[in-house]
Formats: sequence, structure tokens, C-alpha cells
Amino acid sequence: MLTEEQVAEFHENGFLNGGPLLDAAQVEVLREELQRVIANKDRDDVPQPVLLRNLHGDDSAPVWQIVNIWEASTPFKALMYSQKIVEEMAQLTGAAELRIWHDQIQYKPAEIGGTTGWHQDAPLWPIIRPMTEVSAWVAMDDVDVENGCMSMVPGSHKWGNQIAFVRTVQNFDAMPSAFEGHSIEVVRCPVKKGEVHYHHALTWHGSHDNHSKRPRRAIAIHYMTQDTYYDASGNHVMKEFVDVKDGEILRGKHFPTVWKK
Ligand SMILES: O=C(O)CCC(=O)C(=O)O
Repeated sequence: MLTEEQVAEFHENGFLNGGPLLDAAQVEVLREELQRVIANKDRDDVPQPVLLRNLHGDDSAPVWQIVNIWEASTPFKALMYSQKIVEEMAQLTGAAELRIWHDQIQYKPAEIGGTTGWHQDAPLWPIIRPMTEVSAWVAMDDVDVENGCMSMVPGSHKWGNQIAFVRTVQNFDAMPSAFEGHSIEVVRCPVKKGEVHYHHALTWHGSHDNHSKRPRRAIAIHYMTQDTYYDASGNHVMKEFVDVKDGEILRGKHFPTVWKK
């Protein structure tokens, strides 16, 4: 469980390192599962994730993105139900129920792993509302400044949907120092192997490239609270799995409930 101070820090900054979650043996299981799912990606006789691709399509600087590895791997599925994560997620969101929106591996290989540009999550998720979700990001390596840790802008989750501006920052290291009267600080967020880090869906964030000799493997689990509903006007890779009507609470086989008060 998080302390009151940690919850307050999350509300102030829009992100928080939640500390140790998995031990080395548990991380090893996930690493092996990741390798297995990648190795089996062309087989039609084993369960597959929703998506497995190089995020930007640039072979010289790959960021391997896997969406819903939980549908292909029992240990990753178990991770979504982790008692520490769901209890802390309930503390951070005030939720009475938590469902899975989707999960997302971002794997930056050693030496050539690419950049994940500055963004906010919620505007990239136009089929769900409201824009108040929180993600749990679990490191499968020591992730630091050398191998492409995330960077966050404290307080930016309170500035609304600013994706049009955030996306204009093409050079990852060239975030302006101010935006519409807010001063902008960029905070690097190292996360140790097996730790969990939380961020709000409107927090400005991204991650630089990996030029180190070490891989950078991590999974973000994007949770929804009980009120999250489907907005059919948008588009998203998960849309084909939605079987509720426009405006209805988003639930179903691909969006399992993982916790209830
Ligand atoms: O893993 C990363 O570097 C970025 C992940 C991300 O953007 C997210 O979890 O919302």
C-alpha cells in the first residue's frame, strides 16, 4: 500500500515510483515469456498478443511494442492482478472497480533502441472516456538514464489535453521551459528491475533511446476505473474487440475486471 504522502505526491506530480513489486525470479519468468512470445509470433497454434510491431517502423532504432501480451502469456496475465498494483491503483484513482484497458510492452534493444516521443496517453486513446486513467509501468531491467528511462513533466496532468503541442516537441531533449504560463521541468524517472512506476493518462511523458549495452524491457498495464465508457467516434487498435454500444461502460472478454472493492 502507498502512504498518504505518496498518494499526495502522485496527485501533485502525475507520476510516482511505487517501489519493489517483483523479485529477480519473478522478473526472470516474465523475461522468458517475452522471449517466447516474440519467438512464436508467426505461429497460429499458440495464443497471440493483439499487436507485435516495431513502434516507429525504423529498423535502425527499434522500439518493440507488444499490445496485450496478457492474452498470450499466463504469467503476464497474473501480473495484471498483482495485489500490490491493484490496491495501489485503487488508492491513486479512488476506484471501486478496476478493469484492463490494455497492456503494452516497450522493449528497446541494447545499443540501438529508439526513442518514444513526448506524448500524453489519454488523447491517444480516443475510444475511452474520461481521460483520467492511470497506468502501472513495471521494469524488467534496471531502467535508467543510460538505457532509456521514461521522462515526465511534473504537474502536466493538470493542464488538460495538450497533445497538439506536446507532439510538436520532436527533439526529445528540447522540451521548452514554459507552456501557456506553466513552467516546464523534465524529470528523468529511473525504475529498478522489478519495481512499479505509476503515471496519470494526461501526464506528459516519453523515453529517450538506448545506446547502452543493456536491453530495456518494461510493460505498462493501462487500467480503467468503473466509470470508463466507450466512445465509438474514435479509433484505436483495441476497437475491434469492443462489443458494447457507444456510451456504454467498456467491459467484456478483452477488458477483464481485475479488482472490485
Ligand atoms: O515505456 C516507455 O518508454 C513509454 C511507455 C508509455 O508511454 C506509457 O506507458 O504510457
